[in-house]
Amino acid sequence: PSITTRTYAERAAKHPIPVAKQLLDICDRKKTNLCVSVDVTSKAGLLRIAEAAGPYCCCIKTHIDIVEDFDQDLVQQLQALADKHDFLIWEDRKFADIGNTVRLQYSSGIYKIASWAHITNAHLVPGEGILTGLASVGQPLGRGLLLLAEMSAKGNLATGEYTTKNVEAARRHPEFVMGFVAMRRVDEREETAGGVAPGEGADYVIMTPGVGLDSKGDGMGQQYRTPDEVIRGSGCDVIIVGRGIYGGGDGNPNEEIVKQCKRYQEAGWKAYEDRLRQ
Ligand code: 5FU
Repeated sequence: PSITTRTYAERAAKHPIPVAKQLLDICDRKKTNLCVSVDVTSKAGLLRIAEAAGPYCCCIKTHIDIVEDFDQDLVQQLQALADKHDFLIWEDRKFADIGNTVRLQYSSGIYKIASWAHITNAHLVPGEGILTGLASVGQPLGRGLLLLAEMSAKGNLATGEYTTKNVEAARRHPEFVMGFVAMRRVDEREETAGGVAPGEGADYVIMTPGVGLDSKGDGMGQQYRTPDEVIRGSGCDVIIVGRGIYGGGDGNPNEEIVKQCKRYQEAGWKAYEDRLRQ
């Protein structure tokens, strides 16, 4: 049977990667498959939005290198919010270099991403050495990796054979690759002449950007679909919503953030319940 017919709780109970198990457990416990992407450029803004959105999401996604006044205290406060509100932190770093270089980028420099981000992600462009390099740092710390098997933007090149190669590479690193950034259930085979081939046993978390209820795009290539299209229609597991919630710029006021979080949480959860029933 397809992964999309199983509940988050059932999947959490059997997941071999601790951080994936933790994420699926949070989705079940808080009844949310919402990941809020907080793309603001100030420390105070990032913390304010994470505090407001925290109760409604399973994950907060950061782009830490856009924060003008980054300091170590920011990640400490973010970690405290993650504990308080029960969410995971995903640094959307999109690593894309050879193994030795990404190992250093992940562990060192100003950001020391591996020390605070439960999840990060990578492109497979450099080959599988990138997975060996990142795993050498992240796995001992109990971190998880998403591979960018597909992207949301118009005209992106992560398609076809490239997407397939991402899934194959993930299967060779089952201890560290917990899932994919993708627009659909890339880990399950399409219907073939011999019938529907089931997933090959592994459970991958599909996290999907390009989600919005009020807009179809942003004039810079982003394309939006609804939570229902993403979760029920395409079988993805987590919706990632940025501007639809924080509003762009320095961010909406807190009441608006809470209102939008509730709206997306509800829509994402309804789509999940509808998918279980279909
Ligand atoms: F991998 C990807 C992708 O394919 N599309 C994306 O939009 C990542 N993203 C990120 O999701 C992007 O970098 C933003 O941080 C976020 C989407 O933000 P939005 O405001 O909801 O468009």
